Amino acid sequence: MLTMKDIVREGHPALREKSAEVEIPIREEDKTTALALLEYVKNSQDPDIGPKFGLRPGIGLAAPQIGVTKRMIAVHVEGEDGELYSCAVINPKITSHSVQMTYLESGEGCLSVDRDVPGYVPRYAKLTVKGYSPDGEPVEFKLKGMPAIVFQHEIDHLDGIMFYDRINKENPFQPPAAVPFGR
Ligand code: UDB
Ligand code: ZN
Repeated sequence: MLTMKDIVREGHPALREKSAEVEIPIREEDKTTALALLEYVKNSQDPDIGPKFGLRPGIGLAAPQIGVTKRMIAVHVEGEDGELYSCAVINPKITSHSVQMTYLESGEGCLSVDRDVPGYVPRYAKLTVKGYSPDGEPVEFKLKGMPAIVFQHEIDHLDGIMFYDRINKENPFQPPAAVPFGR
């Protein structure tokens, strides 16, 4: 099982690399990695398991964050209507998105970043993501709200992009031409 010692931090080269596509059909080794990412986000939010192993509660995790530069992510997050997005996605790809942007009013953090970086991070308000399940089935997600923000944050990791790369340097709290989301 993955713990905080498996999660690489700022300065690790994997966080700045462009990750490679996972070969289809999916090899057993890649499937195991994808399922380990999902297990981490689930465990980290479990009131018994999380504290016991000192896991920082996460809603998403990308393979480069455990030093594996392959295109795999996992999310465990609730949408506005209470629907749970709990899945690992291989080769996730944004196939369409809104012109409208959004941002988390509280800003973003990252499991690989041990400091606060204040500011708004512009994200697409709505998007469609296609990819594969760990079993090799094609999957498609139509996303808005928090799940939309998490998928974009995780897919950015596959391209070596950190959330603070997207914060306005001159004025971090310049509201992007966007609809704010969240608290
Ligand atoms: C997180 N969690 O998991 F608005 F109920 C963050 C951390 C870095 C603070 C642990 C988080 O934002 N939780 C959250 C936010 C809410 C409401 C709520 C819970 N990540 C995942 C990560 O680092 N993946 O690489 C960072 C998030 C920032 C925006 C999306 C992902
Ligand atoms: Zn992150």
